[in-house]
Amino acid sequence: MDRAAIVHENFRRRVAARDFPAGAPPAGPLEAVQAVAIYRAACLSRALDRQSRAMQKAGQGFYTIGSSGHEGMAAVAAALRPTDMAFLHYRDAAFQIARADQVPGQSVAWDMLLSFAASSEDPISGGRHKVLGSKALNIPPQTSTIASHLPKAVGAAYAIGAARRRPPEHRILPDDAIIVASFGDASANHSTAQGAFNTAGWTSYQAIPLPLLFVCEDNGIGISTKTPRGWIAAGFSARPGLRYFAADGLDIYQSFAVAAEAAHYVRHHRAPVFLHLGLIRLYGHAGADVPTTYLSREEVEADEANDPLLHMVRQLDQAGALAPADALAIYHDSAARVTRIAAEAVTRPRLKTATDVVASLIPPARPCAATNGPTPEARAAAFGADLKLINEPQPMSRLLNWALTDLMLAHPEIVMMGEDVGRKGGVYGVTQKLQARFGPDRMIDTLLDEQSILGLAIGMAQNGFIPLPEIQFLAYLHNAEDQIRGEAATLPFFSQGQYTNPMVLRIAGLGYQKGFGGHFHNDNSVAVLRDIPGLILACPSNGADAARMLRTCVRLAREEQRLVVFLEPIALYPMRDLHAEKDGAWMCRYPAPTETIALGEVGVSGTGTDLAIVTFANGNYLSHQALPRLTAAGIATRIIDLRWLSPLPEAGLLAAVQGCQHILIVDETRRSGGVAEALMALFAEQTAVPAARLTATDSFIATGPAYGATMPSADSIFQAALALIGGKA
Ligand SMILES: Cc1ncc(C[n+]2csc(CCOP(=O)(O)OP(=O)(O)O)c2C)c(N)n1
Ligand SMILES: [Mg+2]
Repeated sequence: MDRAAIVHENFRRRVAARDFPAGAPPAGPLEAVQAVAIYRAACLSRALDRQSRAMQKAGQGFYTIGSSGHEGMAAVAAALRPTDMAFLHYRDAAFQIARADQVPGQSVAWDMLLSFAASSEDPISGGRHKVLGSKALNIPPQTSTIASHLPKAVGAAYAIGAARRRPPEHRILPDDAIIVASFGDASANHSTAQGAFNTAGWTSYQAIPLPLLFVCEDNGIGISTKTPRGWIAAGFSARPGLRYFAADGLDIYQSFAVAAEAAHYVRHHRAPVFLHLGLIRLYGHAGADVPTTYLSREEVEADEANDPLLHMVRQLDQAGALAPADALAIYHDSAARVTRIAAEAVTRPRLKTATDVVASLIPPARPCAATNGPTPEARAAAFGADLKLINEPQPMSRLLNWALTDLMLAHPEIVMMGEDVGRKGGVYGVTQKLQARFGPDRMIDTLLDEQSILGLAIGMAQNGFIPLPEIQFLAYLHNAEDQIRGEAATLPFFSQGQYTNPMVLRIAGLGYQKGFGGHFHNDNSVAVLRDIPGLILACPSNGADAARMLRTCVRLAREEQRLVVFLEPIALYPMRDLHAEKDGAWMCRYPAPTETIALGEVGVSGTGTDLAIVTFANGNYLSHQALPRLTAAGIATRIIDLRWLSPLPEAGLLAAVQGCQHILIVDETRRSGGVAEALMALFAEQTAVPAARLTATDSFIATGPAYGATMPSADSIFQAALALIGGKA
């Protein structure tokens, strides 16, 4: 017999015999009606777990991670409001079921069974995952990556306070809401979780509002590895800025009382709490896991003897709320009901084709109030003395600063966050003066943790803000990239666009800083961003394009809810000259605030037909440096600036190379996994034009005199063009 069947038989036998595990008597404010509702939710959750296993055996269900042992989370849900957005651990079916009791018109068993069956009618993920979640219940679906939801829970909690001060147009959370975020005891060790606890504490320590209830569901084990006894209490009972509460999660009366007290503390003080619930895990980790392979039979049986449902029946009996015979009837009725509903759920349609699956990759557009842009007076006040310079050519960093100023004036829901973006105005000065112009509330100097920066952005986006987070250097995206790749990019996909986290992530990156910084300040790889489905990757090569493209990016985030990465080539921030000192040829005038460059629109310079150079960022700059030599060699050249690295602007590119005899791709990213690989494939598939590529070497970048040695140069571009065109020159 498998463990699920053993637990089931034990329950029936022991309730019938009134043979209950010992425990505290019922105490506290939980009323009989509520206690019975919690028990009903627990029975339904238990029945769903058993059903998921039966469905998997029958080939009708596809995932069996369950909630058995964690049914006490129903008491936590009962202590909260349905408007308290919940970022849940995968064992929290009972929480979701109990919350459904608080919202009229719910069909939670049907919804969950559709999800088990991977039916396209599953209201949360549309058959893309067996996942907890519901729009009506304020439960965004979470990924399987443990702890990765905690940074954004911190962000969402912060966003409640921020929205109180300046409500964004698309806000979701009421002023008095709190955020709840649950996770397992093993997950609490993850650096992502630790970063989130630290950020919550760091924030609250400064008396910044952060209404966040962390719930640690401590069952003493993570798959097969035990949590050292006392570890969670030792680690969390005295953390700065984080108030600690603890309860026995097998005792619903105590859990409810302590959760209510903890929630009250969070709501009243607007400060984070760590609620530590002691629970057990029944049936092992998931369907295929056999706990007796790593735990002794005695240990497994000891947990089974402590089945929380048995404790509930005991306490309900002691409280005079429900007789054991009636409790047993509810248990059986729940199981029968679930079996009946499941029989129907498995007949519902499933996703079949790639078209079905990708339908939710791109979030839906949302209606936005019209903005006329700032008044001249508002602009004059914000720009101050800069206004006098606005018609003079400027380097990219200055034009980006002005574009950001105009965008923040036009859209009060824009907030920026990052290391040193506020007071200092960024390492390269791009965000200078913005904190003075818009206040520390909109220009947030974060603590030094990239996961927290991105989590803050995601959480704020989920409450209607338009975040423009900054990662200081491209190489430092990597210790946090799951927040973009695993979290932000997948949220609309797994929620059919019901939950979105639009943003424009600014990253300073790429190489060519003369002798400065070595690889970590000159990272020349974008492979990790280019293969994220649904993500837009923009990369300007000059200041005017940067301003125009940034406006489009913000529009895409605001109106189309897109996830955008705006990669700013550091070496071009201060670039003034092209061919000779003081020629000023790489500076531009600030384009009027209404000017934009559309997504997919490439830049074409020149009309030559011998050669099309297809390039971007520093490659575009260097190709323009090479241009006089190419012209002198009799090679009529046009230079095409990609501008958009993902998705590749295929139509625009193919139109731009029309009539050219040769194509040279100049790509400052690496030969392997670089942008040129995709471009070569595109031209090979779509044209008959001979094409070659000049790329960076597969290497990291050196500091000192060899800073540019691995990447294309004006000279190597000229040589590559000659080699491609052969005899012509
Ligand atoms: C980042 C990450 N690493 C590994 C896993 C695989 N994994 C899934 S659950 C789990 C154990 C989690 O244990 P705990 O946090 O105690 O939660 P429990 O399952 O006990 O409720 C592991 C290692 C994962 N999902 N995510
Ligand atoms: Mg655990």
